[in-house]
Amino acid sequence: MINSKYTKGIHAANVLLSLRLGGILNPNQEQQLIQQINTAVENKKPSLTSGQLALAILALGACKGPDGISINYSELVGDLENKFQAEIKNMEDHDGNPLTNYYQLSLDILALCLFSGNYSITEVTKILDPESKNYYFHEQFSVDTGAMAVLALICVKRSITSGQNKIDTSDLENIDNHIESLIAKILSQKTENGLLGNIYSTGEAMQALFVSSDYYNKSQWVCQKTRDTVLTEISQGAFRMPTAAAQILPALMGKTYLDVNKDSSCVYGSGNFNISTQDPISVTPAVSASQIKVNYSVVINNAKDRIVVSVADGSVFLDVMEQAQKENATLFSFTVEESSWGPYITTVQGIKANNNDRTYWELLSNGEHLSQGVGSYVVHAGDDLEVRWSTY
Ligand code: CBY
Repeated sequence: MINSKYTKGIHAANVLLSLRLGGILNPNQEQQLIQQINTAVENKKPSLTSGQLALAILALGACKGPDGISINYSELVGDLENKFQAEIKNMEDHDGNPLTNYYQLSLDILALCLFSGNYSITEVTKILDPESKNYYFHEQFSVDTGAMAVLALICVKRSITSGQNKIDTSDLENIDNHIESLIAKILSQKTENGLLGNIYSTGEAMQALFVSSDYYNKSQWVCQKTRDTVLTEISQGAFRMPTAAAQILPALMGKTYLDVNKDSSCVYGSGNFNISTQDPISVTPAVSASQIKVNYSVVINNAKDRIVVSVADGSVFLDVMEQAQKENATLFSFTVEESSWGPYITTVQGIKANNNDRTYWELLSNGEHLSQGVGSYVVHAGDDLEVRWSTY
């Protein structure tokens, strides 16, 4: 997580939050990550999304560092209040679609709740209604999103019951109902081997289940089974991406984002966390790999542009797109943006994804929706790869 090329700038927030909750950094490593995030926040504050800023606040304020330097939270929290209001305004103007998504709105609420920001409990309760379309992508409940909403709602509920916030019994009742319904939806996505949603949503779903045990029966979730499957997947390399690792670690250590507490002292480790699995194998073999052929198409409504490209064995989806672009720049041109999960496709043939109309470029292989991005999905000989202009 610390050395990866992906954990640069604001994308380091997830990593710092996770490693601080786990208490396994040494102060030196911690300082470097804090520095990166501070610089990113200072330089790009206007262009950060609400959820990126929320994550930065959670990470910087996860605990009190040794030097006692206090970060000026109130300014950051004020900025977050504005970004959160802009999300709500966008929902009013664009048919209920936020600027980003409900995963980020939930992060916003969580950070405002934990760092004494201003928000209206009634408004938050209305937004996080489990019936909102924003919990769904292609009519499929997003476990990641639901889990983050549960963490936010539990935080708001605790702030009401601890007397920090004025009590309105109807709000409290609505919050209870929302949590109960979201937990039921998360548990309905439990797979036979104990995952919640897919492997990448499981860590955050575990956090949601840890803090909401009043809302389900013990028999409905066997934590150990989920954990065992996750541990097996780790040893097979599923969590090589630093963000993936950052999002699973807290749950494995029995922690949740609700453990963020700017007044409690940080816990430190040697920084040499002992990893018992073998070193991850590099994805692209160094020595002259053999070439494989794959099919690649760009699909827009009913039109399909298809090409067969040859790439080195071990290549990822992005390599295929680059090769296709080289061979035919008109049909296969594309642009990417760096996200904390690696490259994210923003345009193909100049057509741009837009959150206001819920459009995006969907990745598929052999007709199946992929659960990895272009930078991590390793292609196989004969694969039918597709980027499809879709509405979520
Ligand atoms: N983070 C965010 O704002 C992202 C929230 C998230 C729910 C996220 C998954 C969960 C997480 N833990 O971070 C999310 N994805 C969203 C909201 C979206 C939508 C983004 C647009 C918007 N409204 O904000 C959208 C368009 C529906 C989407 N994800 C698309 C995709 C595809 C990207 C294709 C491309 N154009 O490059 C893709 C590859 C699915 C596909 N087959 O097309 C995809 N997402 C995937 C696979 C994932 C998972 C990544 C797993 C991995 N190993 O790479 C994911 C963890 C995540 C990131 N998406 Co979205 C979900 C999962 O599988 N469990 C906050 C910010 C501060 O960082």
